[in-house]
Amino acid sequence: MDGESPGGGITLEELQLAARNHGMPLEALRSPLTPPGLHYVLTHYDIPEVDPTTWRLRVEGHVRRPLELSLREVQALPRVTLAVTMECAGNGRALLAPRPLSQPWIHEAVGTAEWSGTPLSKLLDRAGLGSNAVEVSFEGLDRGVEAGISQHFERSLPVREAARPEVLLAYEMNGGPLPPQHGFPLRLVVPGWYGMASVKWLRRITVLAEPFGGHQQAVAYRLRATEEDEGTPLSRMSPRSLMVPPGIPEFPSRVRHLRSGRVRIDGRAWSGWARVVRVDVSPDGGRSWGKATLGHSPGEHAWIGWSFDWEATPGTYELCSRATDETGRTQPLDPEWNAGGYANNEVQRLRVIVSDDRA
Ligand SMILES: Nc1nc2c(c(=O)[nH]1)N[C@H]1C(S)=C(S)[C@@H](COP(=O)(O)O)O[C@H]1N2
Ligand SMILES: [Mo]
Repeated sequence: MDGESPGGGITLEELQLAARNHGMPLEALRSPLTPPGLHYVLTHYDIPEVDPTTWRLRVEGHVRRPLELSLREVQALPRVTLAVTMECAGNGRALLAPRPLSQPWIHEAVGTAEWSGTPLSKLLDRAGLGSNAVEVSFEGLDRGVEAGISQHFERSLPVREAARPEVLLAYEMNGGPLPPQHGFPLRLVVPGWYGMASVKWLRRITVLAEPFGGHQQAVAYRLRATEEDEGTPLSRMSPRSLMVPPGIPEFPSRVRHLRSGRVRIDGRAWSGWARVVRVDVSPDGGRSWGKATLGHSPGEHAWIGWSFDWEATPGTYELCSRATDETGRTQPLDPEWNAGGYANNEVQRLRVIVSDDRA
């Protein structure tokens, strides 16, 4: 197989990225909050080494009062805890053909955690935005070379998004300090947006009078029809539903084996644009659909659980599920290709064999 077919011709460089940046095993979809250690991880460069006693956060640029805060000072600010579903914009990339060369996610670049921290807007109020402020940029401690440019990972938000009350500067994940790979000692969490907006290992927040033109904003994380196309920036997560893979997996193909009879299929669905109002399930690759029952959500910015009862008779099936949100956005049955391999929210297809001798 080559790069022209999904998964074909995976390179050693892609494998190297995949070995560093792990996904969430899909069986973790059983829990409303992703168990510690199972949340996906995506890091462009190296995880930086940070001494929390000397670490400082600077807030500067077009502000009336530039700030410099220690971790204790950040932790002394008003505290909020939110359950947030975070997904990498590259989730689904490995299903595209030809495959854009980057982290080859299939479906598993997602997780839901409880993040505790202080609302960014409170800190911006304290610094006092200049009247000419249009964006706020967030710079991480991590550095690398990308597209030939030496850079710190840095992304911005328009002022009106940065001011939303749910945008947090988080110093805890699931009740403990941030793990090194998730941004210790402080990260941004932007509920509803793809993960790239949630800058880890923060060291500086800069209020800008013009749009930020750094690599991660102006070149990467844009939907582009071709490499030359300027494209449009990615922001909020498109709707997606994933199933808890039923039955038992075959090694190494991970095809599922199930017994016949009534099978309860469970899953979780999310959208960064609006509430998920509907999930449909198909046992036959998308030819026929039935409506799932929506269940519990751990929070307004997190996925919602769903379930569907299926009468399984011996045979081979392709299970699909599809989420639709309140704005009418839904998931396509086939991938929509773009040069960066972003936001491919085509429906998940799960191969299942129903028999009474192997399951
Ligand atoms: N400083 C920094 N922040 C970063 C990144 C990074 O490489 N460096 N990766 C971004 C991307 S692309 C994603 S999807 C999320 C992943 O967050 P997680 O590893 O905690 O799941 O972090 C974002 N924040
Ligand atoms: Mo990402």
